[in-house]
Amino acid sequence: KLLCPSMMCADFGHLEKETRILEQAGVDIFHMDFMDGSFVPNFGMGLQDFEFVRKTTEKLVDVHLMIQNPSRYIELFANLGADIIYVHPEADQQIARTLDTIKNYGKKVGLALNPATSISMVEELLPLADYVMVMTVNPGFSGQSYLEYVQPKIEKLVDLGKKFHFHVMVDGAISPDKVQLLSRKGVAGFILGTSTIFGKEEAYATIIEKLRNH
Ligand code: S6P
Ligand code: MG
Repeated sequence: KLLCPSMMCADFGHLEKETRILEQAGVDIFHMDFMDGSFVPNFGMGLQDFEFVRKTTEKLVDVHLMIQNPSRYIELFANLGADIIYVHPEADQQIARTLDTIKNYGKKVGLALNPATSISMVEELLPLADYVMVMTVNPGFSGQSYLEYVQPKIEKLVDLGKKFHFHVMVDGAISPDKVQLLSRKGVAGFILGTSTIFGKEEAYATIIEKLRNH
């Protein structure tokens, strides 16, 4: 299981401390949400936040670009040290080229799919991806409800992932129960936000340990 805290949900006043505690708790990948107020109606993290997390941890750090025309910023995030770069096909008219660009910078290629984006719309892109992240909420905000209608798409992608060698990830309202259920169905990674890890009574380490053992 790849357990990935969504840093947008962390305590921003203590981002460095949060990163250290999460690293010690045994998370796998730090997830950083970037928004432009256009592709989604919100603003996510800033570049300084990214730099803070990047310099604090040796673990993998991903960026989830919920922005129009993400090709403009691949070089920037590659140079800042992102390990995985997720882009949305809905936001890019030349998505295949953008995925190639990510690969050419030596970074892992992430494809993030809105709830209403069908597999048939992105079929040709699947061989180019290292990670396919299915949004289980409409992107833009934490604390939303899980969209059950996305379930069949997740299961089909798990099958396709075996053929094309990509990991299936899920992002949006992922509760401990969903981690357990989806992991049994072959989902590789889970973005953890307010539904599982942030703002809880239990320590991060306790929550991560429970998720690992379920
Ligand atoms: C927002 C973003 C997500 C959220 C995450 C929060 O759309 O892409 O990564 O930060 O979904 O988790 P939760 O459990 O509050 O929905
Ligand atoms: Mg995200």
